[in-house]
Amino acid sequence: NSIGQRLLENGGATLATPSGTELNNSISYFVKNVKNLTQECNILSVWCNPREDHWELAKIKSTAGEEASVTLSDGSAITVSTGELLPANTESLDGVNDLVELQYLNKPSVLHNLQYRYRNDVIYSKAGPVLLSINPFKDVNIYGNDFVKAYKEKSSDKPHVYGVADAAYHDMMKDGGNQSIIISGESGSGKTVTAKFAMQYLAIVGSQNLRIKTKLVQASCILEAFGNAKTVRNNNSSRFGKLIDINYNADGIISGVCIQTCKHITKSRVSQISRGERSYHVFYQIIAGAPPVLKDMLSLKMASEYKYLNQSGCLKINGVDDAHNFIMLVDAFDSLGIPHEVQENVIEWLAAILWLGNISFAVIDKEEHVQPVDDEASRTAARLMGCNMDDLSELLSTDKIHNMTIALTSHQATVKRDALAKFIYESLFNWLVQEVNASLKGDNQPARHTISIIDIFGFESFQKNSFQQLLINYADERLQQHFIRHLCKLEQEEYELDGVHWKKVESGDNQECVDLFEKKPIGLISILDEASTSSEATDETFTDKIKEDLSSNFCFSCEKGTFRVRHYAGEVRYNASGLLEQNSDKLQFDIIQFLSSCKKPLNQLASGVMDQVQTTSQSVVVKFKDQLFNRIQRLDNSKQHFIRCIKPNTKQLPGSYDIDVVWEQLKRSQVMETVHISKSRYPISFTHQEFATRFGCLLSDNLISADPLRTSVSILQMHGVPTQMYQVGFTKLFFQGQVDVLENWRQEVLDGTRAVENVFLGGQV
Ligand code: AD9
Ligand code: MG
Repeated sequence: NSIGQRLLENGGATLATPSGTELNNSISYFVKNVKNLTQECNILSVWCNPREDHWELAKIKSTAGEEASVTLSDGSAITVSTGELLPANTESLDGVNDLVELQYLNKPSVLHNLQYRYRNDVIYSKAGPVLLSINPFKDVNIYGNDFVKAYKEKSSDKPHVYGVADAAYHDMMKDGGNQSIIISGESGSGKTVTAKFAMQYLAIVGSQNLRIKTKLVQASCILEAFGNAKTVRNNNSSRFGKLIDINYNADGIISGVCIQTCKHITKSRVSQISRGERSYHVFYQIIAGAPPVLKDMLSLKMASEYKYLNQSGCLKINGVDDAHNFIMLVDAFDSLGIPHEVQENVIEWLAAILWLGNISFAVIDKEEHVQPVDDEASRTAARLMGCNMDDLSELLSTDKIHNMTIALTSHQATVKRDALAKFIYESLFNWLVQEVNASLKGDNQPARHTISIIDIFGFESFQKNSFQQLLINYADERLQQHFIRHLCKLEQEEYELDGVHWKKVESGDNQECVDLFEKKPIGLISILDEASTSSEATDETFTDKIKEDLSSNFCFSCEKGTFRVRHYAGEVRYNASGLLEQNSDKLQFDIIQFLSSCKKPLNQLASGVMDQVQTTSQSVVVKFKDQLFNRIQRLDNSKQHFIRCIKPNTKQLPGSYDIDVVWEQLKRSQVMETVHISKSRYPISFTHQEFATRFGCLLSDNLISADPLRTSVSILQMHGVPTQMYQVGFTKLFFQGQVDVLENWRQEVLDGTRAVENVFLGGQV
């Protein structure tokens, strides 16, 4: 009755119950309660679902028992079960900036709001503290100087990546603390593009000239040429994760930039690509764009002539001009100050890698031992590397173990050849990162503050998934755990511990899956590490071991030669074969020695890598995990700003908004729980002591007590702060708002423009 009464008073359009979850289910309850009020019900908007998962707006005409007759937007009337209806927001809430503003947070309402904006090229929205970014897959005219200016001057408060970057910059200047911008989302959702816009904004705001901005653009161009590739999910997929530290001096001016990469998984793509994918962009760029003289010198042929490139049946990307990108790459090298001879040397090594891939082997004895065939491929590779044929031949056809020389079979020699190619590529990439960082280093002054932007690889699931996907998806899982902890768990835990009256929002948890990877001694990582360093382990023994040890984990199951992991972002089936080999990063001293003796100066390029190779013997997965821990731990010591990128369809198409694809991402990533928490959170808090000290000046002396809690409560009561606006916890006071009014009065009292007595007279907050 009382709900019916409230509905009548509110014109049928609003139904306020305290929690979002209850709201979602409230419609059938509501319909039952307003049976007698059919006339008023006419104006109630609802979502109905006449065809599965095709939500339509409708108006309730009448209800009878468990059924309701509704009118659809085309005027037709249908009868549906009241249980299937969900409340719709009033039209005035169409396209609100922040999902928190929606009265009803059910699936169709949220999807409708985002779609309404997306249709108008508004790709950014807020979901409480998180910025959502829906990939437009086309140029949307919302970047550039005018937009930077609008956010810098705070004349726009619409959700935007510039707004997030601006908040990070201002929080840094105000509180003096380090900041981080954490960008997550599936592969192809727009993380790297978003990171670039954030960087662009921070470069403009934090420097007096545009040099640093141009340098950052050039740095991205080089790193993407060598670190990105076309996958089935994304034509420009980052195959390395990066953390960009922008360092500032005390005046908020950029003093330098440092890019750290997670680089251990990049190399396998050099020799192996799946169907429909490409190797790293740079190979296609040199082939399409190198000047004829250089091409002659390197004996460069068309991409289709190289086995490392032609194996996937994909050489071109629609809409991408590799030759033009080559010119951009050279420009970028020039502006980073890399001399032409060194650039040519880099290209020479890239060509050598391509020729290495074409080397074939011929059997030379009864034991099936092989030697490289003496042909154009092996001769050109040797020439480009600056070594003689005999040395190359010996390297590729033998292994040296404890001073013994072992002849190799065809398969082993191919593995060795690929290892050489991958080693060269990894060395080049690492050398490039060093060069890029040297050029971005700036004035060498110690940084006062830092804003870090994290852009790693996003969740991937293909028909065949191997070591790369395992590492990528593990990293994504780890970052998701970080996201949930910060946005759903920590805050609620604090309320609970401090005795705040709070209706807990249950959020999903991916701890079980993180444990599957990390638990010691029986997690996937430690088992894989142990097997890769043991001489007896094989793919089969590895599969047996994980089956035996991990099957009790809910997120894991194992079948013949494959295993499945239930990631938060979806289930993935991994191929177990080859994991051990890809995970072991054996010290290949003969490869290092061979390269040091080559007459082309890769030894100089690669010296850093060689030092690293010689000092560590951990397997790839352990190094990867340590790097990731290190990066995430650093985020914990900063104020964090979250951006969640969403892809609106799986075909990389503009203008297509697939509600299932969008909803899956919102649901799995727990964004909706974050919104529910934000709807009733207390964003501002002070300890009792902090509050009493800060606002004590608003009380006359005789009301100040030795007990900070008593003083605090007196302040709140004397000033009539509405009790629903705050809660008093055991150690802190939590506010939903109103603090700004107290702050104003405090300032006026401190400035002497208002007497304490007049504050009281000023009435209520
Ligand atoms: V991966 O995990 O590295 O495979 P990302 O980084 O999430 O992935 P990326 O930023 O590379 O995705 O975006 C994919 C493509 O979407 C880009 O190449 C652009 O063509 C497109 N995109 C993304 N964001 C925007 C945007 N704000 N405006 C226009 C965009 N196009
Ligand atoms: Mg990327």
